[in-house]
Amino acid sequence: MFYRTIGASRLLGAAVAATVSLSAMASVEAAEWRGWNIHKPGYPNTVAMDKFADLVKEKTGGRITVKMFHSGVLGSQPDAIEQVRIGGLEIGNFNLGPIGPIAPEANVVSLPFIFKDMGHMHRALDGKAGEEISAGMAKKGLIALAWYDSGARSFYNSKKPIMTPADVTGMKVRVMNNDLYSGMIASLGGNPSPMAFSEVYQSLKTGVVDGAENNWPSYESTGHFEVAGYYSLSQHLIIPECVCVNAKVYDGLSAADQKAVKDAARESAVLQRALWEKRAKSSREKVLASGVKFNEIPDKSAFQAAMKPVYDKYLAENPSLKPLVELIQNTK
Ligand code: BDP
Repeated sequence: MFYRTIGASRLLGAAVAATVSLSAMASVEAAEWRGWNIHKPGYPNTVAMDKFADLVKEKTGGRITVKMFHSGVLGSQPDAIEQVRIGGLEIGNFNLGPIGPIAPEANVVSLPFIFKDMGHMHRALDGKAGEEISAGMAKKGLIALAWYDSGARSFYNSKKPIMTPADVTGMKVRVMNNDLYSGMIASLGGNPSPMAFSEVYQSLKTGVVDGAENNWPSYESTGHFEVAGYYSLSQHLIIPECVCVNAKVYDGLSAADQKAVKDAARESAVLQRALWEKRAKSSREKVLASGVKFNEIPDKSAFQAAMKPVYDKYLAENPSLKPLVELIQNTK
């Protein structure tokens, strides 16, 4: 009896030890990343980030899995960027707008009207400017694995069509957290109001702000069009987005797994860009059908001229980035 008990507990001990060492091995071998995304189900970025997660699992043979948290449930974008930098989260789909205050090279894309159109932005990002921007972000702990599209941002508000800078005078306009955007609104004579994305709908509805600015898909998916029914095609910002991973996590991967996650991100970006194009059209059609009053701004030169102080301030604070600004401006 006595011996049998000893024997049984020894056996049990051995089994426990084996289980512990197996799971210890498993946790060394398989990593679960937590991924942040601000958008709702069905949005191009959401679909593409889910695809990214599937591809990572497939290409790493399950050594890395990505658990995506959509709809901004893990917090605001500036907080999530900080979390990915310090390793509280591993990965996210971020707009370069709120990355700008952290990485001055990345802030170049937030200079209003720096890109003429989406094609210009793609060519710049795919070339030397993109490399410099990535390098600046890497220095701050963020590795950009791939670039997503985010269209062009235009002004919308609950009061009136915007045709000239004078129409913005006195308007309270929500912006993302970035001094360049506050400077942009102030230079047009408006009152900038930096605010989290999740708070904009209520603020428009209750009149805390008169307007905001965004692309067609976000204007539509958030319901902002229901409470701010004038959309004026200023297209003042064309801001790319990244799939960004924590630098230490990325650096700790084998070369094969680095390639796998990079390939996964790039494949997801191909999907995102295709879905983006379709969604930009369908969102526009949807809001116009619902009665949104839309106007083009045939002559944007007064808006562009008003941005001089924004460029001057950026270059005064970052004199070494003048060549990067010029590189983008001169990209054909
Ligand atoms: C959307 C971006 C998202 C931003 C949002 C905003 O995709 O990352 O958080 O605009 O205005 O277009 O905050």
